[in-house]
Amino acid sequence: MNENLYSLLSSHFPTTADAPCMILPDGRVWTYDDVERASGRIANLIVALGLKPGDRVAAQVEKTPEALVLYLATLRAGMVFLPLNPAYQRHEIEYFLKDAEPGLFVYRPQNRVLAEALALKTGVRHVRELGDDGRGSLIDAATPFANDFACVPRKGDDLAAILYTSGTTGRSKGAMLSHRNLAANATVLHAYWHFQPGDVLLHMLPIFHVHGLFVACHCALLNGSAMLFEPKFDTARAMRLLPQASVFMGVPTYYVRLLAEPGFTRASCEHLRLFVSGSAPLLKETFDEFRARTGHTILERYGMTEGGMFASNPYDGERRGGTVGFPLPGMRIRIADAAGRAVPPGEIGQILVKGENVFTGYWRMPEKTREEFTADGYFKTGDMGQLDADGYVTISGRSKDLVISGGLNIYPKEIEEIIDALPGVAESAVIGLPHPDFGEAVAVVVVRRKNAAGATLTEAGIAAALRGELASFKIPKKVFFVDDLPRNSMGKVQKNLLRERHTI
Ligand code: MCA
Ligand code: AMP
Repeated sequence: MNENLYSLLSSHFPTTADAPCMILPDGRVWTYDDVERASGRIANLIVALGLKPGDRVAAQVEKTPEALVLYLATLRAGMVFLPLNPAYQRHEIEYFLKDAEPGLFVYRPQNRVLAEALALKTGVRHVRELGDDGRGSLIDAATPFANDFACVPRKGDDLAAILYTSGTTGRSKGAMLSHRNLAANATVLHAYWHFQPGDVLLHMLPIFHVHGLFVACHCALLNGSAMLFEPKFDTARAMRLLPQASVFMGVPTYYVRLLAEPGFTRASCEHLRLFVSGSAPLLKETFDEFRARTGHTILERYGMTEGGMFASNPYDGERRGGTVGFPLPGMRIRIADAAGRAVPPGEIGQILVKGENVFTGYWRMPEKTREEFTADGYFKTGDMGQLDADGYVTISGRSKDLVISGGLNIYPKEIEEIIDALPGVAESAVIGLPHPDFGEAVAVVVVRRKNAAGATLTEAGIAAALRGELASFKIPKKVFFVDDLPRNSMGKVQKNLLRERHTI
């Protein structure tokens, strides 16, 4: 049996030639037929370039139908997809290219100079462009190729994608997701959330992360559904399009922004059957206000790049605000003490997970992979939580030093390392502070050096030094200067005290 994920997805594509897959803001429609033919051409191109099954295809492009088709073509050709946030800058891109060694790097034309230089430096054999308008040398080169392409046979354990997630040590790790991992999660979510004929998904998430690419697209594709495929989240567009959709998925910031619109009412959501939230904690007050305003109960679920979705509130049963619901079918969740032993309901412990969707390990980091799994095969999420007597999981915090801002993960260490290297900085600590829109926002507490560079160090100077190196969403929204950082008896910076002392 061919366990290639593309084979599973395409077996659910509608057979009618004009069934819409992606409907664009300008009214253009990509049918499922268009998607099959375009992905066939790109798959033929990638093979003609000399890439072999298992080779990586890196894409740092905007969200367009062509970008999704590139993902599908990569799967179909048996290669491994590596999506990169277009906001990433030199420091980040260079690391990913060096580490993943892709055979092909697809980038935006406006990044040509940097992308070509980095590709040369890191030994990437082929580069192609894909513009925000869906044009570029990737598409031009694929045009002469045949539409037909026989899906390359893959085993369930073969890699389908690598998604980088930053690490607490500052070094990003590539989470390796197999065809089986992705297929298992897609199949479960599609059934658990009751996808049904005629569903239309309002798709406003980025497609370089698990949420937008795997959770949202896989559910729609498995259902043969149309997606209202928007380049990004925009409140006014969401208000306009909700009446045409039946399912919406978003990070909590999307819901906060919708609720800030006085015109967002029960009538705006009449056509919807399901609102899903995840990637960051949904505040209970947002959950309650949404229900009061619209009559809809947001379904909150919990997951991670290293395995997709682990838990979800039920479709039919009670969706309990402040919880992430039950372990999904096929998932085992253990709330454990430091030794890995299960703790009783009501007690907080580390969240460990096991299931077919949990990733196969970190790319070229066997040591790190071993550290993150228990002896009996559970993955240590780094999240803390508890089970209640009814089996609902509540996330109560994180043991990992991580900030989640507007659903995007930011690892303090990566930013601290760059700030600490600036002249005039003695040391720094990056923290997340409550933010009304993003949930958490990045802030940094800096101790100046007692020298001339320290005397002239400013907030603007720090931001300027980071721009061009790091994606702008990682740049601290606020810099605090202090005389020293609070430390515990082990010499560790007490970030909890910093979070108490500072506000944005
Ligand atoms: C943009 N900016 C941000 C963020 N997004 N700052 C902090 N946090 C953010 N999330 C900054 C930009 O750097 C820029 O700064 C300025 O805001 C305007 O950028 P723009 O792109 O126009 O902002 P926006 O359109 O308002 O975007 C906010 C957003 C977006 C809509 C919340 O970030 C978003 O769609 N987030 C979803 C991320 C996501 O899909 N996460 C799922 C990960 P400047 O002006 O200084 O340049 S998957 C995951 O977590 C797991 C698996 C799970 O459970 O799902
Ligand atoms: P990522 O590494 O981008 O996949 O982010 C995964 C992390 O996002 C998890 O380890 C959690 O800390 C967090 N997360 C995802 N969904 C939720 C949720 N519903 N509530 C709280 N945190 C969440």
